[in-house]
Amino acid sequence: MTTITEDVAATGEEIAPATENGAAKGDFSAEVAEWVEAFDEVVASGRANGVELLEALRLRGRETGVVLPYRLSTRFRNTISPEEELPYPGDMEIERRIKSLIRWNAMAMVHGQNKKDPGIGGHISTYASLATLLEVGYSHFFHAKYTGEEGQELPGDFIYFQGHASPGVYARAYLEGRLTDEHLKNFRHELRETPGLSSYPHPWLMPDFWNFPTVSMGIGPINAIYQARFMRYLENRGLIERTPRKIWAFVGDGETDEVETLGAISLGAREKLDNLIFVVNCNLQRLDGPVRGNKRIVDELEGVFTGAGWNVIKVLWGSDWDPLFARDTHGLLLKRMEECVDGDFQTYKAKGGAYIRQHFFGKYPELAEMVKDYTDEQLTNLHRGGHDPVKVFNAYKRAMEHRGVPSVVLAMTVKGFGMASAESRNATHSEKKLTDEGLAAFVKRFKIPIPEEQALAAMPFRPPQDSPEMVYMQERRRALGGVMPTRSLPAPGFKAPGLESFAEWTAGSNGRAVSTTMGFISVLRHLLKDAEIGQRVVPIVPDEGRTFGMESVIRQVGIYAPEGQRYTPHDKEMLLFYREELDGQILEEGITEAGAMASFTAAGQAYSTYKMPMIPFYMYYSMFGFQRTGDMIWAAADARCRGFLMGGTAGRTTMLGEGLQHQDGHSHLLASTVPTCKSYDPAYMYEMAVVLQDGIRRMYEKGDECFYYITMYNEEYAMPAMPEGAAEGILKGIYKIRAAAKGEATVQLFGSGAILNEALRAQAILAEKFQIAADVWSVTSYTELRRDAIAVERWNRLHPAEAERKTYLETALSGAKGPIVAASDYMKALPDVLAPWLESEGRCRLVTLGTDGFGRSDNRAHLRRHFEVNAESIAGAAISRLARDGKIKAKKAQSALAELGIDAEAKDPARA
Ligand SMILES: Cc1ncc(C[n+]2csc(CCOP(=O)(O)OP(=O)(O)O)c2C)c(N)n1
Ligand SMILES: [Mg+2]
Repeated sequence: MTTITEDVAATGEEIAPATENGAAKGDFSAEVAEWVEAFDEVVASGRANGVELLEALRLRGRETGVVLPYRLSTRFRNTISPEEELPYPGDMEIERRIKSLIRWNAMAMVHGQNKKDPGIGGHISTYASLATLLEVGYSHFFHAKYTGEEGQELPGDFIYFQGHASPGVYARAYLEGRLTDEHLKNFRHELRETPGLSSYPHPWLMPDFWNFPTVSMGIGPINAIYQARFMRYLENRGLIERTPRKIWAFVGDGETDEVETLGAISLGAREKLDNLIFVVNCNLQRLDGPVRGNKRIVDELEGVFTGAGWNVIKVLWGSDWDPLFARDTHGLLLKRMEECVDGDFQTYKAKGGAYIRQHFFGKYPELAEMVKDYTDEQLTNLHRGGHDPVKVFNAYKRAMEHRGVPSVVLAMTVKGFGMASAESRNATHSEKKLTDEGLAAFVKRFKIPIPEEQALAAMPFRPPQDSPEMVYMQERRRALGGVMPTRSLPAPGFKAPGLESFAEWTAGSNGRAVSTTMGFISVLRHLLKDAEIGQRVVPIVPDEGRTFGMESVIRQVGIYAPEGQRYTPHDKEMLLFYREELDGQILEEGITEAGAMASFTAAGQAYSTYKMPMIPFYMYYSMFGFQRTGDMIWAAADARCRGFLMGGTAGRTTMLGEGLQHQDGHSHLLASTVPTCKSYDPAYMYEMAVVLQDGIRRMYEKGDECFYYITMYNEEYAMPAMPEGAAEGILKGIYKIRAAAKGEATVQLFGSGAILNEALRAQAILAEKFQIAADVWSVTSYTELRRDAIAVERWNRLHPAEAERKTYLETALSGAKGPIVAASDYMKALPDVLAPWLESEGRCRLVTLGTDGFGRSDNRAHLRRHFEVNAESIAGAAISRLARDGKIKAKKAQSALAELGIDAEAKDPARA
């Protein structure tokens, strides 16, 4: 925390002199002005150090009960003064022309597409504000590669682009010759014959171009922070070389409203992530209007980032303001700026020079006098800092060189810059097209050398290869190691351990009661020891390690801590002490599922970003996964992440005691919404072992683009040995685990996860009490069965003349007779996804039991009875359905329910 005095000391701020005609004096009462004057005199005479004096006053103030309020923002001006600036290293004029061409092509592409296909969308105003911020980076900072001291090639920077500025990124790639006219013609027309361009950064759609999905606001920034941390993690563990590379994240100022954007920034300073640079594009607007109309977003962000320990660099005003500031000896111009809120600045920009003269400078005669020789046009064109390459260059250079903490550049820009009709207007975000006059004005303003006809048709323009612009641009990128962004598609990583190496789990537990959570932790420990893949395993946990019994893993591989362990843990003498290490392997994230998910994402795409396939195992309370960080999981899928999400203590009745907020009965349904997520609900350790082994093989040996969601339970029971030939069914989603002991089954029972045991118990009840034979099936994945079924059905639909193919489900169940009672610890909608393929004689065979409704705190027996997923309810459902099918007398069925202790009039748990 900084006080005003420390602030002043730290930044070398000057205080406006309280001279006779000084504006500063005018603000004070006579009494206070005397004090200020005395202060000035003492400082000027050199009799005392100003900082010491203020500090003494602050302490004295404290003693007398006068406490200075904390203020974390500095004066509303550039952090770097003109005197400190370095000259621009590039050819500014040529860079301006290149930037103009990119502006034109970005705008022309969006405009053209919306003329052709009204409503297809796209953005022009965001890139218009961002162009200088990106182009200074492209010409001088963004390294596709670095060259090491011995001339060796080192990997380059990562860039998280502001998602809706993607037209500008495409337009540059077009100029560079990486994208063709056909690409531009197919912006947002991805489903045509020629190559298309996705709306936003989507590695799933453009896998050799984009690396990092960003457009869902907030996800880019948090992922960038954890990416920077993961880079250090790999370096500190000795898995990759430490290089000078940076992670750049371009963030919208409106985007900072998202909790994900700012919620994790303290990690940056805590872990000294000086490989991270945020650039916040402060165009003062979001979609609907001003970001902070009544305040200043820059002040707010400066305070927040400073408080979090970041190096903050403000780029507010362009060079054309410098002469005015130089003449502002009394600080009146700065004072006037500080009187304005962002809403004012937007109005000035939108209304132009005459208005600015009257309402901004005109407030004080001294300021009006200052600009009396300026034309209105000159006043209109007094630039904000983010449009001035010199200011931006100097800010980036400082950020690059800053050591110890991350840097944030707060750059003021104009949304819709250069598009007269749209500049700084509230509606500019939604601007997609320009009028003919607008197009003509754009071409004139940015000196685009194309004939009027081409301009009005919004034709993209690329100058000849040997034009100075193209030569310069190519040379700059060559010097910085090549074009960006690119995404590489490396060959699959390594050989997965065979199923035989999981023998300990496929053999069963010899009657010992264990939970699948405990079992998984033992598999994890085993994998961590594996000579081939042990180093690549990344255990991630958001402060739930003890819940999952991970103490032994902590002891085994340690918790990653960039500062090692600077204290002696109180449990040091114990076997399983809390071990933190510089090269620790576990990412213990603290209580942040979003942060943990960002780590999963960084680790899950490491095979491409670092050419270092890593296997993240992110273990969490299943309730706080898909429903809490679902959008980040979606982005991880888009980023082609690989790895395992391990939903712990899962199930609405198996997770006992914790009640409504913790009992997950729906994560498998949510998982099924992510196309590349394969979700499994194993009951036994051999099932889990088969899924894990196959998952590692698929993702890292074969290179499949998918990741896994596996639920694990905390109910302890004996783990049977794997039945012969079960592996295929486990992976496909269903296999028969126990046939009826006597006779042919007239009913089929599906069980999943911990509820499989209830299905097995129901089988015994039905046989013993009611002489009904039932088969029991373990359904490991309803979602995978459904995916298979819909693919087969589609094929059948499209090939009506060919022999019908069968779904795996139909094949597996062939010959299995009677109704099917499916029970899981999840909502009824989960088994119901198979209903279309479970019909017989025009009637659905499926009777689903599930855990619809809010959870409750109680023990498992009561929870399962309440949600009607216990063995008695399963048996009762089978009997009831057999009665409806005419196989049992209705009265007999009713008395059977009573015998099973089922209260037919109990309240429906789905509505309770
Ligand atoms: C999570 C989420 N919510 C809403 C949106 C819709 N959206 C797209 S851009 C935008 C405004 C962005 O404003 P800002 O971050 O200031 O960027 P600018 O365009 O001003 O640079 C919004 C609300 C989104 N993309 N993601
Ligand atoms: Mg904005």
